[in-house]
Amino acid sequence: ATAIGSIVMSASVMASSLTVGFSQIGSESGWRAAETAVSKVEAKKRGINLKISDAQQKQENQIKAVRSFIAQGVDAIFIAPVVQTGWGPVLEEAKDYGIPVFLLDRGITVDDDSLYMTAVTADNVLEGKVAGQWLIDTVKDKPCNVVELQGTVGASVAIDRKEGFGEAIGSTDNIKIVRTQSGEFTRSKGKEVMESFIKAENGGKNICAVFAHNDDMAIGAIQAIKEAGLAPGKDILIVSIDAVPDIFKAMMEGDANATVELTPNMAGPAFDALLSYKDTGAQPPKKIVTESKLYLPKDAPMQLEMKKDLGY
Ligand code: GZL
Repeated sequence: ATAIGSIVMSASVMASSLTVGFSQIGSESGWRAAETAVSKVEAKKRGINLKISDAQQKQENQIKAVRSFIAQGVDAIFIAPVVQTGWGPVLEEAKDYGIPVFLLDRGITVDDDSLYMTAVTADNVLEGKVAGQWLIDTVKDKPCNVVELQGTVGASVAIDRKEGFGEAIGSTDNIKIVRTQSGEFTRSKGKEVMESFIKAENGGKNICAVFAHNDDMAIGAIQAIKEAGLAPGKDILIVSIDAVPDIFKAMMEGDANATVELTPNMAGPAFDALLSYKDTGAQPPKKIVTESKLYLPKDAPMQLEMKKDLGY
């Protein structure tokens, strides 16, 4: 009995004494806010002490936060990398101190992938493909000029979503992207860029659809379309990614048509990978990929119900 007791004791002590430093990008979107809220719940469930820093979408602030976590001697570092480049040096420092690094919801480009233990992300190319395929199935062989609201310049998810959507519509000769620009994943910038697209495209009459890399930019675009006197969801189709509650509310109003699921719970699987590594010493998987399911207006009531307490 004492032997088992001591094993249970050490595991729970180990879990409760773990400290993780999380360099979060900011709160640019509803989805990002939910990811932060969910990470706190997931840490609490596992008795992990979580320290979160908000970088206001600036990589230099993220690098400062990682250095501070190293100085504090945390047990692990989580990073949601705002852009995919520029991470080598600071990750080398974490490695020198033997502090494992986990990537949440975005990827990085490094020569040596031993610089991070596990990345928990969606398959963002697939997300773009799912959005593109929905548009193909919806417009069929009707000519369709698309305007694209890209995410943050240099973010792995923006690069990948653009690639996936382009690959899907590239298989048609009637659907094409006529304007594309970054809306920085925010509602305000998404609205501003959509206003310029509308002006440039005959008051919006030439535009058949908006592909937004996240729902927040889509919501900004919906406002701009309404202010131009057009009907979003009808005159101009709206397809985006994240599946946040506000896009389902827009669907209930008939203002949006499709979104692709992105779970805000990236921290849970990362915590489990960290705990199993601490318990067994075995390397967890390099990548954990989350689901990218298509949601339509018929799914809105259920999705609103399921997501009402997640902190969006
Ligand atoms: C995707 C994540 C993106 C969300 C946006 O994994 O990095 O960042 O789609 C957020 O809402 O800004």
